[in-house]
Amino acid sequence: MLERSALAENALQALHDEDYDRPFNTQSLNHETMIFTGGRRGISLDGDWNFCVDLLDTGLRQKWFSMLPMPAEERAEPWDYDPYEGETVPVPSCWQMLKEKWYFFEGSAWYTRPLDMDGELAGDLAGKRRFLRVGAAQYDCKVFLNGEFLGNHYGGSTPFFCELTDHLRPGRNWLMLMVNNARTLDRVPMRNTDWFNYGGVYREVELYETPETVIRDLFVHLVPDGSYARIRAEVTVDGDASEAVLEIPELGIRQAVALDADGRGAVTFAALPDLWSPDNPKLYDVALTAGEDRVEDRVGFRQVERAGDEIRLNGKELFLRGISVHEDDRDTGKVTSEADLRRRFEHARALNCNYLRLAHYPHHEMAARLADELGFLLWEEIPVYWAVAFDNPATYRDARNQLIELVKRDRNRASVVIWSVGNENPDTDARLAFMKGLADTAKEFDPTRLTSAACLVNHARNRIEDRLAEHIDVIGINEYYGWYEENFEDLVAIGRNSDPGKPVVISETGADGAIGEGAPARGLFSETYMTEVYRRQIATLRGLSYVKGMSPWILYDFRVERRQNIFQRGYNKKGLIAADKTTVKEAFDVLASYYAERREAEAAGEGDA
Ligand code: GCB
Repeated sequence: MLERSALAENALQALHDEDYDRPFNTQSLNHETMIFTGGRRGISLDGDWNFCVDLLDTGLRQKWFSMLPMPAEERAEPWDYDPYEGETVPVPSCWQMLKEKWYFFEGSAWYTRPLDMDGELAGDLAGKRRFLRVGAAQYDCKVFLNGEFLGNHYGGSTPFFCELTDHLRPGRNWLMLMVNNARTLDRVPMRNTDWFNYGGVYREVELYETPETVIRDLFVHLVPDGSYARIRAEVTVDGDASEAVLEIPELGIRQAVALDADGRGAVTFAALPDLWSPDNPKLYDVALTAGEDRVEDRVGFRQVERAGDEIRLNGKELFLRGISVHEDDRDTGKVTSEADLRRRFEHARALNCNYLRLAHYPHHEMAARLADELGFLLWEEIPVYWAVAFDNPATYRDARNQLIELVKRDRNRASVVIWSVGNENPDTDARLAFMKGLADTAKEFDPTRLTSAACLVNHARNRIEDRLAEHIDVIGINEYYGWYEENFEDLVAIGRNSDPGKPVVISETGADGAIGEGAPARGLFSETYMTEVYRRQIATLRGLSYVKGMSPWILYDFRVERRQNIFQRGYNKKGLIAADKTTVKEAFDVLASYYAERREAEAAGEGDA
């Protein structure tokens, strides 16, 4: 132990050190440290964790993580926080939703809990590996075990893994997470968004025990060659195995996959699966074994493609009858549950949707699992939103990693048909290079899906015009004629002037509609006006042959700091349903009728699938 004078010297130095966080900003927990978890049984680490908000980053400056449990009278120096005592919060949660004093808190917070290797986690440490999985922590998370820094993850909505194997000891261990949700110039998103900046460990945390040989990745898909008769599996195994075995029992498949020196292997084989579609959400059990390790998944097989300005599913033209949705809840913030997601899909069903845009960041993985089962198509997205530091290579690395983490997490989900790489970003050279890089990355890690982004309209020329359009499959357009853009006739002009040559999806359109006490009877923010905007939008868009789908903004009203007029009061009110997720607004029926009409026409063979 250090002498008191040395401690004082260190403490003084720490007060002046503004590089205190640099050793911890490693981003060492990233897509390369992921393991495949399908079919594995994790031990839940949810529940109460000790918690402390830390506005000044005192915890990193004073190294709170290195203060191991010790009776107060034995301490050589005063601790400004005791990680082993005091206030607790439930994980998962967003701290804003727990106490009013944390509502606008942006900064660091510390989470601490014991891992008892003799108790709940009992097992042989030898011959096993153990991985911590954090479903999501907003935004920067640093992991410490028994005082040792084990890694750092950037990105608020994708899962990450930290291997604990060589750092765990028998008996009691202490796990600490520092989570920071500051809005900074280098992050993705940057500082300004139209959704609430929640903070915390807001998805499940688990510990996975595996054999020495671990299956890190499994990607299974129908080969998109139009034959509907070949399946391909790509595998990554970490450990001592030269072969893995893939099984799809219902198709009578048992295939060996040879692994190279890096543990990678791929196999393509003949198979005639019953094709997945919203009308037939057929899933197959898939299992992969390598050495002692085994993972499982439920996978649907289908082909999505672009042909000219059409989007096709299993060879049939498709119109995406969609709705956008945020991951937001009046009571829990970003914490979601199966019941919440099922209600979301029931509302989408009542709207006669076959498609949802999961905006503006990766939602809980359960969303895509349920969509697979229930038969909905999905657009998934990373938060390259509005202004981002497009010329900063570190920002690009972060965005790219978030994209790959999302793709690896969900690329076995038949429901996911579009990877979107951004939303409403100005058409500069730096942005073009950044976003093209992301679109190419999506194709590199998953050539079986379409890419998109919410692109730009040239308002001076009333044309769809965005250099990014060349590099993506589907052109997303957010347009608010009738709301932000006054002159509705311009939408008609855009329709006339544009010849995109690719499918266009109206990724957003809408209007705020306040309801209840104090809501206006007419004009902006009235429900009547909102309904009228929907009527006019539909009347105009239905005539545009290259528009192959829409996902109006948005299913539910959602919380956001920047909407503070008397009708908004901290909420964006463009929801077709209020923030209670129950009270339906008039415009809901207008959209539902349009989609019903489209669906019936399709069923009668007059149009798309
Ligand atoms: C947009 C954004 C979305 C906003 C929406 C609005 O264009 O993409 O994030 O919430 O408009 O309501 O202004």
